[in-house]
Amino acid sequence: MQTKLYFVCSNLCKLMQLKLLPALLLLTGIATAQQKGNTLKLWYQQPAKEWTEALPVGNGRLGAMIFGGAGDELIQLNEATLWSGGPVNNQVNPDAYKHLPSIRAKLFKGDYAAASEELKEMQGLYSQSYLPLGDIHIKQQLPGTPAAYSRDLNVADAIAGTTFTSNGIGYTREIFASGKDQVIVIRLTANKKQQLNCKISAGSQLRHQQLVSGQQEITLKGKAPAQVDPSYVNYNKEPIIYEDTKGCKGMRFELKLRASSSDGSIKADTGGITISNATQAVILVSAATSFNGFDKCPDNEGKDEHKLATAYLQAAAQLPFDELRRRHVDDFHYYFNRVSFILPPSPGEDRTKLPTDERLRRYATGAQDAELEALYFQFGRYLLISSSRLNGVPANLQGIWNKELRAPWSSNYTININTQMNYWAAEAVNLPEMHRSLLTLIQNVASTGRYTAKHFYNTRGWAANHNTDIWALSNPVGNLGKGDPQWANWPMGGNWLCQHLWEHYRFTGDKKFLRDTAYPIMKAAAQFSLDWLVSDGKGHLVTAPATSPENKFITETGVKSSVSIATTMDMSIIRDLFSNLVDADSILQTDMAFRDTLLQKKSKLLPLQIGKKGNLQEWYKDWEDEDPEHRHISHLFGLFPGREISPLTTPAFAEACKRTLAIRGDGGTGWSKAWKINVWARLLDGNHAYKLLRELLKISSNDATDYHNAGGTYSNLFCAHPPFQIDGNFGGTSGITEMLLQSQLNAIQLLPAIPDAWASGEVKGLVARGGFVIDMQWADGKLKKATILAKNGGPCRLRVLQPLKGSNNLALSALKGDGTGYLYTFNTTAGNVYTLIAE
Ligand code: FUC
Repeated sequence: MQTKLYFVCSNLCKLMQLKLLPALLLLTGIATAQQKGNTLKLWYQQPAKEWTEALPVGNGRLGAMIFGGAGDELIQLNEATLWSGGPVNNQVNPDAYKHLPSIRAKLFKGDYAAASEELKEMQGLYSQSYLPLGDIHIKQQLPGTPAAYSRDLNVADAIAGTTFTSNGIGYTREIFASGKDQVIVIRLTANKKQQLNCKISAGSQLRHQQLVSGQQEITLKGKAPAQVDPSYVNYNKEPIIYEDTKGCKGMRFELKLRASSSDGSIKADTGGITISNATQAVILVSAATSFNGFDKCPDNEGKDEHKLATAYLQAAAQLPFDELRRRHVDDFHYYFNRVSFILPPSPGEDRTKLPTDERLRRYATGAQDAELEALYFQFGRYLLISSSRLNGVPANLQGIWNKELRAPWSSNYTININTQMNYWAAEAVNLPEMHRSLLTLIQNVASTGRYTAKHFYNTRGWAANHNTDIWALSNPVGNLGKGDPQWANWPMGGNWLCQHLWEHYRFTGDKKFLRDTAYPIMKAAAQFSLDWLVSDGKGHLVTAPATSPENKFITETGVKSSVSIATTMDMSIIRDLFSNLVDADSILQTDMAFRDTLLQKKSKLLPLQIGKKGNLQEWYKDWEDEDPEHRHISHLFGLFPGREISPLTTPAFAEACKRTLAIRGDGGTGWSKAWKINVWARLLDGNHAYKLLRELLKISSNDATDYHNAGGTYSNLFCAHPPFQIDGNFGGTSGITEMLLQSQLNAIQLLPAIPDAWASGEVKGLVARGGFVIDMQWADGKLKKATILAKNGGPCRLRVLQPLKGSNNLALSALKGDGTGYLYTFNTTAGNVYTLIAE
């Protein structure tokens, strides 16, 4: 029997104006409560031995990794603005562009190796590094061996807990990073009077001094290096330099710990804080740096870190623990509760009764665990809220959690995939505020990027390459000629970032943002692109030099190189930018002449090509790949995150993408697998997307190093590149979202790629472009009910697999039923809720 759906327009919300939206969002999120309890918990029966077993908390600025040792608790701390270095040197290689004519001549002669060699002359300095703040140890004297041990992270409340007994006494610890009060709060309890005895100490790998700053308080005053080389740069005698004698001296920081207790005694000395004979105690952790924006020297133009850290601590110390906890939970729920995702428990035993590491081990052997998949989705949202709350300081390669002075890839912002992946899901999972941290960094990069465009490419506008950092670096990295152009020289980073500005508008409909912020930055990126494009002599506009991150081709004559002309990714990104600007101007209607230029140039861009293997061609010519299973799938940009390719609009190119994916295979790093979930969802193949999700969730050992095919998930659910990189977590959440809802093609696709494994389920609060907030229930793989809140009103176009029936006052017009689903349009009023129900 064919399922029929019909619409009901609810009057309840007729009066609701946009200002009531937060309240409604909270209402929509009530379902999250059903998900609480154990389903949104990570838990373990033993303390973490390794960092990738520890549990993360964060308030977007302060981060902590909690190991949970009973007698020796280790809490590794971060502060999101604590980076090496200072504002970028905008004069690092002002004559770089002079090499362009000669590089281009070599490229058009087909001498790719020589072009690549000369391209090294067009490099600047490396990015700076994100740094660890410090470690806290809590050495607790226990009356006996610990037993009945358990530790957990409640993702729905953003609270980590540890419980155990010792000699019959029950001990607990609760830890959270409060967004409201800007401190990390640790509460220790004993269930027998005055049985809590511990010593708390703090240290840092960075240069610091320790002071006793009160009877119950210690302070660490520290200084970040002025320069830290990336971990893969090993030719300098001093990879870490604290004092830059010529330039900016680098950042200062302060860390403060304060303990209190109702009944115990507390004493601070140079060794730390000692708590004796307490029943419960609270430790407040406050920290601040002198970071004062990307363009201010954090030394002589820096903020007063002492004042900041002290003010946070003193204000929090006025509040009782329960009040701090309540304020934290309210603040977190405001964001988190907007979305719920429920997949019915897989048959068999209650998986939530199993520790998370055990669940992952079973999952890797093929066990079903739908609730683990739903938890993974929400864990991504948890991490986003916990790491993305500062303007200009989005989640870096490790979010805000990093233990190393020279972290992998400097724990920087890698903008040839990784940073963008961090924010793919932000709008759709109803966290646009978190996206802002990236959108504001883009504004900073657009500022330094003007020098990069001028000095490196001799163009107008702005450009950025494959790396940036808190200082908004935009030049090609490589220490003036020592980097490999395969990754260093890729001036498309800025163009790609512009997609995020446009998408923020598409999801929110914020015209002021589009006009005042997004459009000018996008236009300047397009000006760079217009000047950067050259004619290939055969009627097309191309980029030259061009790379395809971070792959290499082999020419007909066997030459291996990464540098050539007009890679598919370059052309796709530029087409995307031009299309987005044309669409933006059709809304703003302020820049007709520029729109015409873009349309005219766009028609000349080298188009997509299909190779002899039936694949979407990655290179200008149909060359072989050096590594056919390369982790990057850059040339599929038009399919995702772009909107140029789709089985619905360009079936031949969509087929070519499938062929490319078949050749690339299902392996790769964690983020590579996450990326592939998204593209398979865009290909409307839910089962293949699901296969990649299972790949991504494969448990990885803490010491895995083979990053070509070992991508997966550590036991704390952090993504394993390996090593730890957070992009796969966010990319995984985005992939799951794309399986449930898509809206890139000017229509909302409900359940476009539901796998057989998710025959039934319910999701609430996802957002579609146009500002539609969507709840859906499905069973037997078919939509049962969908509720659509139109935040902005206006036309709603829906694509569903089943036919719909209009009802009441809704004039539903079915545009087609073409075997790929049914397309309907109807008008909505801002604030109204529309319901579709299967008959
Ligand atoms: C790109 C990737 C690497 C890694 C690094 C941070 O260079 O190719 O795999 O994720 O970024």
